[in-house]
Amino acid sequence: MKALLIVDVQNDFLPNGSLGVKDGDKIIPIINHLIEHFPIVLASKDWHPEKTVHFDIWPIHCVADTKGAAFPSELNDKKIQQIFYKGTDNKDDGYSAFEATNKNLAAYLREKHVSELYVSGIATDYCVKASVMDALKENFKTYVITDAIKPVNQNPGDDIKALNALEKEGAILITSQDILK
Ligand code: VGL
Repeated sequence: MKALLIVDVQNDFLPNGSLGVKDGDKIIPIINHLIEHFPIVLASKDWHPEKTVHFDIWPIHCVADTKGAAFPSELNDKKIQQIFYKGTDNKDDGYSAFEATNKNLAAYLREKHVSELYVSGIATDYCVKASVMDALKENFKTYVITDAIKPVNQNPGDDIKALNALEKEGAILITSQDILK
């Protein structure tokens, strides 16, 4: 079974958001196409308390139940079967979707007989990277959809470094075209 994981496609990570990622909105139409293609569609959400150690190092973003933490209206979220909430504790950065506190992602994937996980979303160099690393540690065959992710790139090239590190650990880089053809 194949599953699509949409990491943190939330208003605060789009260009006008409090931790806006350049061209973050551009991946939404691609993700909308991918959603139609997968039998299992899952998403993670950054879901922080108002005060958290995470905001010592990042601008305030994705506070639980705020507009910034919501899915963008452009995202076709109707087919998302389960959302995994992470970073919910005030001492927890929660970069990886596998750190979700409402439901255990690895257990969920095994329960649904998922063997191949396809990862999209924001940000390549943080939450996508952490989620893919954990997926590999949990022994899922893990694909990174390179045109369906966007980086923070605090330092230029952080995205390339992240993708190289993920490939080294066994992730497979793929494009949405390869999946949709
Ligand atoms: C993220 C930086 C801080 C992400 C979350 O979703 O990749 N990046 N918090």
